Amino acid sequence: MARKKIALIGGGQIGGVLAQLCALRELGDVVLFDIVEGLPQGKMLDIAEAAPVDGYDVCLKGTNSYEDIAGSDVVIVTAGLPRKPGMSRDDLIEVNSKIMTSVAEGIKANAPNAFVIVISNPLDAMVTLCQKVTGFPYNRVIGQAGVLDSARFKAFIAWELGVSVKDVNAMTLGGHGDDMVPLVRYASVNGIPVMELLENKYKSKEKAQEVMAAMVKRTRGAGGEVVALLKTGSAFYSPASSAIAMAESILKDSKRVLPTCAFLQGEFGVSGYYVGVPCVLGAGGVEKILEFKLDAEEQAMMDKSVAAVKELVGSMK
Ligand code: A3D
Repeated sequence: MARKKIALIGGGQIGGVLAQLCALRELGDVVLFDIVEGLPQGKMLDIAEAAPVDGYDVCLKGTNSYEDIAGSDVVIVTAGLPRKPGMSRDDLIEVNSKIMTSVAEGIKANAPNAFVIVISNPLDAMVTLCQKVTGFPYNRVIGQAGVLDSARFKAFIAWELGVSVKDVNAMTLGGHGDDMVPLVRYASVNGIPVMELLENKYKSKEKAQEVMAAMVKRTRGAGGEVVALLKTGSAFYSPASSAIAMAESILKDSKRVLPTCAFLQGEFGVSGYYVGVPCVLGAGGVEKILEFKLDAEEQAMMDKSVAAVKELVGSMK
């Protein structure tokens, strides 16, 4: 049986970590593409030379030629500029739209049957553009944002409660911007509501709400927090891990339920836009969108987030 093949478009910070994670997990053979000559070749040679130490048997190739992505099962796109301190994700739209158009054309021409996971920012707009240019069905073009935003929310909850991250469940919905919707009501530690645990800890409902509000705020600004510290780019380990979780669920048909930037056709009251919602990811890509009822406050936050996505997408020339 042939090995699976994963193409990574963009060999920068996230691209390099993606390649290493694919190798460590033996998800399949990996091709790393970038327009900078030598960069993807050098990174892939470096990772290939660690194979005898880590013990992975996969083929790793760096390239500047789109032809090498032929036959890919999954393509993950990180091509594009990251933000610098003081920039919002939306400030990247003009330059990254041009890059995404050329990338999507390359994928369409060379890997027409692939599932595509977009990471480039501004995420919701870049996924929309990628789907438009490739013309691939909606279930095959998705964006990574929610897995990371949710992971950040989960990490903050775990640290606050002093419990393992493995036992925290929490999710964010909506667009990948400051208006994202962390779902407080469903945040739990093995099913026990986080709000109840916070109230037990602080013996005060008000204090528990205050602590949760701070975690929600930190989640919304978590990308910017890393940017401000790094000064030269944005987060790259956690976005790579997050996209790998999505790719793995598709490649292994695991049917994991992951918050995914998916095209909505009426779900959550939204039509014709890519927005972060819980999806079943399997061999068919987005196999199902799991819809559930939001309460009035959540719906209001979702509406605000969707309005921001609409404005962003509308601003693309
Ligand atoms: P960086 O290290 O700059 O890598 C980007 C790579 O893209 C560079 O190696 C460039 O050479 C390459 N590139 C530029 N133009 C093209 C092109 N036309 N074709 C192919 N490759 C090209 O950035 P990064 O890896 O840190 O981040 C990549 C993107 O992900 C940025 O847009 C970030 O804003 C975004 N990002 C998204 C998230 C999400 O959770 C959605 C998180 C963090 C970063």
